[in-house]
Amino acid sequence: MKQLVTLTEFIIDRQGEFPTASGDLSRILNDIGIAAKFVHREVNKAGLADILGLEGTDNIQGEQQKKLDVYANNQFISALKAGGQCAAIASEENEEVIILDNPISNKAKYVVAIDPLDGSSNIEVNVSIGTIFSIYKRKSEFGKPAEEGDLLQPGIDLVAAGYVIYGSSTMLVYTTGHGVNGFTLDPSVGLFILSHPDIRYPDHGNIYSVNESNHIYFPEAVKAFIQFCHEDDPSTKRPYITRYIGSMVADIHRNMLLGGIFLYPGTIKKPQGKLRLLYECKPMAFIAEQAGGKASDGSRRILEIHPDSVHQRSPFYMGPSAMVEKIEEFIRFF
Ligand code: P6P
Repeated sequence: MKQLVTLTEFIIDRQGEFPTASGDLSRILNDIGIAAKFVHREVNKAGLADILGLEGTDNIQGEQQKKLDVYANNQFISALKAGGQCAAIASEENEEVIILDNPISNKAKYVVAIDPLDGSSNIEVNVSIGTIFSIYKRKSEFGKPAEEGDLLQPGIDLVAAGYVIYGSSTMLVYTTGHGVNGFTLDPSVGLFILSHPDIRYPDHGNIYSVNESNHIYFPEAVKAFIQFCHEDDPSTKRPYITRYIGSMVADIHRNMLLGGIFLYPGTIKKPQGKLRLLYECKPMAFIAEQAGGKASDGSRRILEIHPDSVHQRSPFYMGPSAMVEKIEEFIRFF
């Protein structure tokens, strides 16, 4: 029987990849894993408990907040605060950066940007949803409260990033810059077990994922790329197939395993698109590059974009390098 490696064992084993590692990053990753287990439990009984429905409060996105959104946000904030390794949190659910101003957190090395429950509109129809997280080293003075600027760093400064997908099984997938590894939760013992070591994009894929109902609003280059996907692919002699769930973590996870590009373009109405640079695009871009793929806004490497504000949006293309380069080629041409 293959030796089972738990997330905690893996994190500690890999701590050596950081010469200056003191264990703080290991602890913060574990804190995220603990919160994910609580969210898993609630997501998996969402249909039963009266946790469905609306909490009645609006988040920054102006969307009506589902109770699970609130629950997930609170779980991750509580776990990061209790762990003492995080000095501030930027969350999709909070307009302002949460500064954890207390004597322990003020000495913490790291800050976290998180989308606690992405795809929440899918909660009530039992479609996979996810958490997206990313960890930076703070730039502000240790011992003092962290600052919003600690979160507004380019993705090349990411220390770690990952996601949790609450689907047919719950998986935590993350990178610290040394490849991408996936862990499946065994709910019977409450442990994340290494199930997908060293995840890599296939060299080329034939899946494209985009919300084609926005087609008339897409830039001409994107329309041309979609038309290209409809035509025979010279390398596989069959056209691309379209798969789109409308839940970013689920679409991206499938495409990373099977080979495909995920597109959320800007449109005439919303030139910056819908997805948030800080806590959706950049963590996923780190994952993409560590899995041998690419992530772009159509002309720039996502990880090199310096965010100006916490909730700013960006057009987003992520997938095998050859497919992302193809859409960038179309965008350059048009
Ligand atoms: P659309 C979910 O609301 C989300 O933020 C992502 O998870 C998903 O990829 C996207 O929006 C779907 O947006 O406009 O296609 O419904």
